[in-house]
Amino acid sequence: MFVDRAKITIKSGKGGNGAVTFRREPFVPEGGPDGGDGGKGGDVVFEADENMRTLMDFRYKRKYEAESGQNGMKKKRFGKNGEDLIIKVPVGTMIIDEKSGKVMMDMKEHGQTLIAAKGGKGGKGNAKFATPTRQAPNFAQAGGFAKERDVILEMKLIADVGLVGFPNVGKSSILTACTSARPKVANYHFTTIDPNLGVVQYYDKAFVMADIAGIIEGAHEGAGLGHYFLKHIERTKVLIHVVDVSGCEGRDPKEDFDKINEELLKYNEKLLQKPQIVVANKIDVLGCSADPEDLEICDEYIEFKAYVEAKGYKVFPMSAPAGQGIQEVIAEAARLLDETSDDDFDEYYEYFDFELDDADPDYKKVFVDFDGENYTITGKQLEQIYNSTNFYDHGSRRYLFRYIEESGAYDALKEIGLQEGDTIKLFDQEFEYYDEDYIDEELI
Ligand SMILES: Nc1nc2c(ncn2[C@@H]2O[C@H](COP(=O)(O)OP(=O)(O)OP(=O)(O)O)[C@@H](O)[C@H]2O)c(=O)[nH]1
Ligand SMILES: [Mg+2]
Repeated sequence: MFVDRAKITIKSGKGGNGAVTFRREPFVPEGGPDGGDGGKGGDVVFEADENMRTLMDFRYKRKYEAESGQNGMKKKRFGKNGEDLIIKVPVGTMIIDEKSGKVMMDMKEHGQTLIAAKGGKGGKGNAKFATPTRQAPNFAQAGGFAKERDVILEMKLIADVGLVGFPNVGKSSILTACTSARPKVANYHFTTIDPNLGVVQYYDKAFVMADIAGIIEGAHEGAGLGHYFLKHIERTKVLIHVVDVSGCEGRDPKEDFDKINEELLKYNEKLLQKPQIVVANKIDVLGCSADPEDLEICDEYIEFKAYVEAKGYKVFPMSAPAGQGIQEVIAEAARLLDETSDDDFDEYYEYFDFELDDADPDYKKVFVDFDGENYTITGKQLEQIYNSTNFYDHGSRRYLFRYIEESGAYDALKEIGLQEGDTIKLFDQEFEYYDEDYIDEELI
């Protein structure tokens, strides 16, 4: 099965906390602070790997977490950095931030990497907070937050040449005739659902041909899973548009041709700008072979050819199971590939702005709430300070409560009904609010 889309959750490692320790030496009753820094949390890194072909693995494992940094230790020893988590993805995978829908990176080359979630910084140990006036800091900095985000991995098939056309026109038969791939060929619609790839050898060159499911009217709007199928051909460089010229299913080949191109255009106009080879398949059903002499008297073929050529395309007659007309199409595809540079059809996406995202606009904001029972105060920076607070240390505690006071949180809470003696929840602790000097003693 070909899996081409997966949603996973990634989480970087949290930074290790700085340590609060003091030197202990013989004959030195009060040693100085010697708490080391915490280690940095591991990053989550994507790496493109040409040996991977599908996103299958991501179906079974959906959560990916890097290691956290170790806490700092005494004697100024640093905590170990958390190990980065490297997630390998196939070349051609697009990494999309789920929330914004924006592209974080298009993994085009083997070895390319992307840090998709940065690990939290290590917190500083108390040794770093010693100053001439504060010789024994009893607190340290907590490690930085881990970053978690949902990410969509999307893989567009990378093939040089893509076969498109209505169902049952003979696309899989052509792939079979050109390559050693053996897709299922059968006389009903939608025999092919998942794309098949094959390698076409042409003298000293080789290129990849993809056979995708048949396209029907309305495909650009999703009819018959059209979106899913059309996505696969966005990255091909050359299209082979297969038409059943015999009209053996009761449709007019000229109309078929127009309808498919209409769907391509509506899905993404760039698809129609790709070089397109038109194959008039099933000529044997019209009672002729691919010999020019034969074709000269084949009215249906002549009519179709004239119609398509008038629109600026070259037409190639074919009878796929008989192998007739195959070599000519391969030669034309090889020639067009030579002429097409890689960048000709580079797509344009809206890219994700890492800097903007990392600079969380709400980082410094403090939020208050009353849920009918409890008053709460939350905030990212506040949480960071809270985590760094040593509640047994007067100075450390005061620093936290001053931050809350200055943030205007109490005023905001009073506006929604806070009164003296009420309980305020602050992360995993609660304290009673008093207007004056509540901060030191009322903490529960
Ligand atoms: N007579 C004749 N039959 C053909 C030719 N090419 C394909 N067929 C037959 O047409 C039927 C459909 O062929 P496929 O190759 O499966 O067609 P497809 O376009 O891949 O079909 P889907 O995957 O269903 O979209 C099969 O029964 C083939 O044997 C041809 O040139 N001449
Ligand atoms: Mg098929």
